[in-house]
Amino acid sequence: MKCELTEISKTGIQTYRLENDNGMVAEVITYGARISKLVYQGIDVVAGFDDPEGFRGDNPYFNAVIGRFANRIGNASFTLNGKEYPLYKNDGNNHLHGGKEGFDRKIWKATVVGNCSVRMDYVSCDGEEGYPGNLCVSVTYSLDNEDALCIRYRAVSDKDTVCSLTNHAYFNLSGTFDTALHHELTIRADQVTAIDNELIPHGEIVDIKGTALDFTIPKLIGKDIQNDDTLLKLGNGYDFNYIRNNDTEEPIATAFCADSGIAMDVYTDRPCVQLFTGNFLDGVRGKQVYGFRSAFCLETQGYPNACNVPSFPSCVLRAGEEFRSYTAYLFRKP
Ligand code: G6D
Repeated sequence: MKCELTEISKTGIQTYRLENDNGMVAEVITYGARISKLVYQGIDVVAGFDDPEGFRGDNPYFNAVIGRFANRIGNASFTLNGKEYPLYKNDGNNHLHGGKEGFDRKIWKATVVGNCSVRMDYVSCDGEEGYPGNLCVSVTYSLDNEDALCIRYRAVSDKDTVCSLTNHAYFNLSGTFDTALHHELTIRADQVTAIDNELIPHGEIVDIKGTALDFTIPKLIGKDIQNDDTLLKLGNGYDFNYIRNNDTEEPIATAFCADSGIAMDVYTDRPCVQLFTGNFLDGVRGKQVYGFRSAFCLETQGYPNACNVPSFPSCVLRAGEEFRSYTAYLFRKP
């Protein structure tokens, strides 16, 4: 097992390469604390760019750590302790994925912390993107000999604030990024948070068993994606927040590609996962060309818009308390 600095780009983006004893490789970069490569049995399963500088260009959050608040905040504002905090409107009337320049566009400080682990640190200053509190964030990537990439999040603020972090990895387990629709997917969730026409949840939770959104029984992502379903039309495909069923021992989701024989289990302590089927990919050129629905995302997260929906579990991080979360993507060949 090893973890080492392998590249510094022309603008100073560092690449750290993690390799386990099975030859599985993960590469992470200091720009957005992004995963730039994830190679399992010779197949790179994440989108991205060969040159780390490519991530600075136009791409929808490729494999980046997302924050201070992952997903949407309605009306680009929230009230905390009686004070309103206006945020940047980067998604119509709403705030998405941390705003104009979220954590995905920041330079993080890397530290090798183990024989196959690297920690990325960033300090989000009080008032950055409108959020209160100096928030110190650490994201540690580890690769183990079970062929799991584990991501551990830690954050602490000197003022009450809101915090919900995730990684926005774009996956395709086939070896190409032609389409994500041929992946068999399981999401162990009977419910999603309903959304309005701006994809904002307001508290309604809907049962999706037996509908096009139901993945409690494994099915191809493409099986029902074109169904005449109101939510699917709102999302232009799958773009929904799934609320995990109670059993936290099981993976919240599992993806499988018959072409490659690769399965990916997603374990997390988070209550939710956003399934996004790359509905806005439009041919961005990277390691491959990434077209419409050529990749899928499983972003583990707290409840979207939770800072405005009292019935949702809170996303408030009190001064001095620690935000802690983990997500692990485990790869295997069943
Ligand atoms: C769209 O609604 C989706 C988000 O879920 C996704 O993260 C983004 O595109 C890339 O806004």
